[in-house]
Amino acid sequence: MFSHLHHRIQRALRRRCCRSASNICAQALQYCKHGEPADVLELVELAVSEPKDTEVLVKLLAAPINPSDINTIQGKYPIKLPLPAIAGNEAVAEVLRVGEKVKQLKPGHRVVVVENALGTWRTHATFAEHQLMCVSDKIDLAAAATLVVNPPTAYRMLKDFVPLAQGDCVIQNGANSAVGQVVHQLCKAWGLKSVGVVRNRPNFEELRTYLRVLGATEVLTEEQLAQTDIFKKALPAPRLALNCVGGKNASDIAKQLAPMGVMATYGGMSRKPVMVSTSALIFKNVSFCGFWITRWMRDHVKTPVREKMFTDLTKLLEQGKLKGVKHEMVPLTEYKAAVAATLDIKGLVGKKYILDMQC
Ligand code: COO
Ligand code: NAP
Repeated sequence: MFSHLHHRIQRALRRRCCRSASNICAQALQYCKHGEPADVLELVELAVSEPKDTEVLVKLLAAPINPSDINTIQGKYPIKLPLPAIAGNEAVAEVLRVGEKVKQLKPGHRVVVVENALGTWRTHATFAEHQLMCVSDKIDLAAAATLVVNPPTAYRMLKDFVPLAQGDCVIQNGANSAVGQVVHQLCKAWGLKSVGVVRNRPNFEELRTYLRVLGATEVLTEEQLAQTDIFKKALPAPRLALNCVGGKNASDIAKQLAPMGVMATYGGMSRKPVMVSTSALIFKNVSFCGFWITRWMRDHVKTPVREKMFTDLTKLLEQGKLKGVKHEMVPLTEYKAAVAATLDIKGLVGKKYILDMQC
């Protein structure tokens, strides 16, 4: 009874609040405590302030659901926002109105959110101009919505750990992930051999074909990897391994590395720790390190290297050499099943969910 009254008062306050600001009332996915997203997220209405000075009022169009978004809501991520917080980290949006000191952006521009943890799972927001980046209209909506996290992660990991030359080989697990799909395509565009490892599944051959069309040189199940001799016969031993799974799978891809090779860990989808064989360390002098794009982006704000990365990625997208991730658009109001599936321990989801704020 009390909780019912509490909710009615909250709704009335929100409505009054909406009328007092920009006359736009945003719908937003908000959480007041950490927990499983399907349990703690609530669809609420929030006032949107009129843009002042360097602020920009945007209408969000689409925003992906990434594993790190789920970790953040669970409270299992290094970024802890003051509560209540709006979920979501990246998005594509359209500029509606700008403050008087805004220099570049104009109403109608299409933008992506480049600063972390601003809360993108909402229909409207006022952000600062420097938190947004103009994005080409030639890129489809889903590719634009997912431009800022996964493609830069793949790009940086291929560029920054090992100097790779044409014909060098890269191995990765979780090779059907959104990051993995970009890795295969960048490898193809840059003349690298890309070997992907995925978990076995009934439609493995279909998945293998899909990843090979993207650019994978070979796709193996975990079981096939244990027995393969392709690195003795057909391909050079990989100089770089990319690990987003952990556990035995990570040890198995590390075993394939060439002497002085590097394994970069960027995710832990199995929730199992990374184990390293002693001989890989002693006899092959293999190195193990980690990567977090959030730190890289923060450390490279307004740098030529960051600008070049987005120019390169945009060009590849416009040329069709990089395709948007396999995905399903989900109306914002129908978020529950999608947030639950994204980090379900069973995995085998096969697509990225993207919240569609236009319907
Ligand atoms: C997680 C994680 C990456 C954290 O991984 P850790 O290996 O550091 O996990 P912990 O040492 O904290 O785990 C302790 C414990 O919690 C362990 O169980 P026991 O063996 O029984 O002790 C884990 O299995 C369990 N655990 C860890 N995470 C979870 C969990 N139980 C339930 N739910 C969760 N989430 O490994 C993780 O969530 N991985 C999947 C998503 C992922 O890869 N996140 C990487 C985030 S980096 C990123 O995406 C950056 C984007 C810009 C959180
Ligand atoms: P995604 O598209 O949702 O793909 C998830 C991948 O994880 C799939 O390959 C899936 O394979 C696999 N997977 C799911 N559950 C699993 C389990 N229990 N055991 C083994 N594999 C499992 O994810 P994404 O957005 O590309 O992200 C991939 C990983 O990169 C995540 O760990 C994410 O947190 C991380 N990431 C890190 C950074 C960084 O900067 N460090 C940046 C971006 C992403 P199946 O089909 O076999 O389930």
